Amino acid sequence: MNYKESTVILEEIKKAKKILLNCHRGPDPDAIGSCLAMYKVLKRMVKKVEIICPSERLYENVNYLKDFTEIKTNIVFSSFNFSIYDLFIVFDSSSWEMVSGDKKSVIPKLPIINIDHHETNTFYSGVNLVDKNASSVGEMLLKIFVDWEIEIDADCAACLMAAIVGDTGAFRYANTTPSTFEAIKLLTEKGANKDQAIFHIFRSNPSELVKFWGVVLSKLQIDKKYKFVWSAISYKDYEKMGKPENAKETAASYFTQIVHGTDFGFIAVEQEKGILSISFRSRTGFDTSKIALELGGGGHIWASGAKVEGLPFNEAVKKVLKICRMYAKMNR
Ligand SMILES: [Mn+2]
Repeated sequence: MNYKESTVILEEIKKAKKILLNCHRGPDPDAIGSCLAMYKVLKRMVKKVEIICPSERLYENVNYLKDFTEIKTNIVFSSFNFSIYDLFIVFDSSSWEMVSGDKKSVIPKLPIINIDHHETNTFYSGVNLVDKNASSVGEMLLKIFVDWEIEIDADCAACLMAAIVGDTGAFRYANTTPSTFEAIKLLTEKGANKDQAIFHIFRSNPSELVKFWGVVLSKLQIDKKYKFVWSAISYKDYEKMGKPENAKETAASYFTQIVHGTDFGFIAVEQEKGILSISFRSRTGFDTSKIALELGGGGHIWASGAKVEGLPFNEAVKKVLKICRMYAKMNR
């Protein structure tokens, strides 16, 4: 057995007729790949399954995955009728806010299974399977499916491959372990293609996004004293650039971990007026999740995120810089 919880999860699923799956807000390949993989498995168990996502937009780069169009977007959790479902399975979400995309949303009263790998998971549901050492929920699901001794077809394998490729930055990040490579081996044997996932996730950027990175780079600043690099984009500039999707996350992944003499970095984008979203990345193993947590967000050592709401752009950036410097100082 890979996980002792695998049996409990399977029992909960067997008891349920109608199952709801979640694709977290601001969906990434791990969120989408994981829920679609589970969708296929549950469908084969002849369950009624639906997938919901609070965000308006999905991550279109992975629209080659089977049943991508089954994900219902723009779901308002506060008015959604959960009572007609027997079970809710949520993936890749450190908190209920990440599940629902709504800080005020209350956790509905139905059995919930939380499958996640975030360092900062708050164990918000009845059954919590949190593996902080897993690269991705995709890697965890493969282990669960192996525990269940079920058949993994090529479509399902492709979903898990996308999840792992996305969360490991195509096997570059420190979260890529021997267990990750074992998962890749098994998924490849089941018919998944890592090159297909890498092509769609990392080599299919819209030109507007690449131009946006140029603006981010032109505003890049280095704090030599506290050893971090950062760039902040105001709503005005973001709007001018056509609000490209995944702008902040991709810029953070590409540019905040490559500057000599720094420990970490962040990209902040005012994605809505008065809401500054920040993505942190570590270059040396400096724990960025502590900064994110301090700002009300969460994540992992190497990648984390947070939002600062209700402050003018400059004030919000100042707040982030202050907390970065405080943690950088403590780290010395
Ligand atoms: Mn993940």
